[in-house]
Amino acid sequence: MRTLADAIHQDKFLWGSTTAAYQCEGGWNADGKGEGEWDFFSHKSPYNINSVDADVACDFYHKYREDIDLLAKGGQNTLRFSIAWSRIFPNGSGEINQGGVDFYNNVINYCLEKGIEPNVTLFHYDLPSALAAKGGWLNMEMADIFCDYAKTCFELFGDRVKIWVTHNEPRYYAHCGYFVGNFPPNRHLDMTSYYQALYNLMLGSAKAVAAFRSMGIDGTIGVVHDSGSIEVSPDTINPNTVFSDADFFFNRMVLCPALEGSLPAEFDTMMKRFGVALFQAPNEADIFASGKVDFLGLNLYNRQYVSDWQGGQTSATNNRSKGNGIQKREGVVIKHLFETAFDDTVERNRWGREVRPESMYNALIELKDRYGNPTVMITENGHGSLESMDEYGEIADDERIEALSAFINQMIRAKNDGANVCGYYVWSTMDLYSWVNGCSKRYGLVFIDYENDCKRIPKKSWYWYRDFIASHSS
Ligand code: BGP
Repeated sequence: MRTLADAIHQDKFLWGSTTAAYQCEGGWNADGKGEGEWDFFSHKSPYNINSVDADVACDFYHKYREDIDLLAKGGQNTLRFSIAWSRIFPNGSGEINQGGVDFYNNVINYCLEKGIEPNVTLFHYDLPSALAAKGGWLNMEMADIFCDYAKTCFELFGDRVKIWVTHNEPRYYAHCGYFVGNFPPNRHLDMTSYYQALYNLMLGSAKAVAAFRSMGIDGTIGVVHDSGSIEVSPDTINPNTVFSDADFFFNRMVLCPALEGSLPAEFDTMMKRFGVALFQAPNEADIFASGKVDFLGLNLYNRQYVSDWQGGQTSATNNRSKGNGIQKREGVVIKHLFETAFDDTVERNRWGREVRPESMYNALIELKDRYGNPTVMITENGHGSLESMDEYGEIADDERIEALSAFINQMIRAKNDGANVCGYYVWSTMDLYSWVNGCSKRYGLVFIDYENDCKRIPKKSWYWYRDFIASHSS
């Protein structure tokens, strides 16, 4: 049987890339898969403003061998992917679907055959519809239901999978689902539900981590956070209060349970400041204490740049441009507390998001200094762009190469300054469906020709990454 020592050891830095089930697999109802909340959203919701679904996506379901072959040829030693819960349990719980189990066995086995370390996320945004219909993550039974699903996956795949993630970005998922309203279940500015869902997600994560340990699985387990390291604009009048309010909103409900095994010390005070009261599990202290992670996954795209509240109503804006919105703003206003600031000295991508590599360094050093230097993997870092093939059939994504190399350099700088980073994953392995944006916003190292049976064509960045890894591997 494989051991953790086969997967991670001192001489092996994890260099890879990431996908997520809904975004790449397709086969949305193949071989017994149940409906997921994103299938429901894409097919039926009026909030799906771009009217795009991922029924086929880039067809990883049928082409996974090709993708793993390219990964291996590209010198990468690991693939981060997620399991679609509704493939294993079409109804969220109960009877296991053998078709789904077979698919992930095939993917995992093929990874290992090619020398690729599977890094498996249990929940990357796509809840089975059957559970969403029962209130989703607002349902107080969800932590246990998730834990049962996690245990099933550990039993099925834990002999071979050594790196596990409970949730991908629980905070961002709750934020988009209950506060911004652009992700299912599309609730807008519902602060109580935002925090309740996040609380239940973290409770479920802690339970799954404890179960993993009690099952004696030889592996490592973490949770992935959307890095929202806070930076306060220099003209802020109350920088300390703004910092702590924003840090609570964006980070602490994930980082404290995951890394310290408890809710933030300021939890009660902050619930009052945000004006919410949550249902809590009576034995939460024990649950969180036994659910500390082995590592933190950090999806590093940008920081949260904030300042004083300027007087407006609570609001959340997301950039709905189709790649022509460099100057369009997105962010939040939290009445009486703080709001997103705009730094016009920073470079931005076509969706108005900062491209600011030093955010990587700052986030890693902050984690080291404030949270006891935890083991960290950069589980996503990437650059979204509009791209097409040139007349020579090539995709010259120099812009991506420039961004990735600058971010990686900042990661290496933080590592040299003592941050405990053990891996780096590009988002994404190949082009795939971008939540709400459809398929025109591309992140891949490999181009997908959607018009031509999802043909795979390595981009210039794929070659660059291959050569970079070769020159940085011991
Ligand atoms: C992260 C998600 C990924 C991916 C990425 C890019 O937050 O974990 O699933 O989608 O963001 O985001 P987007 O596709 O919205 O540009």
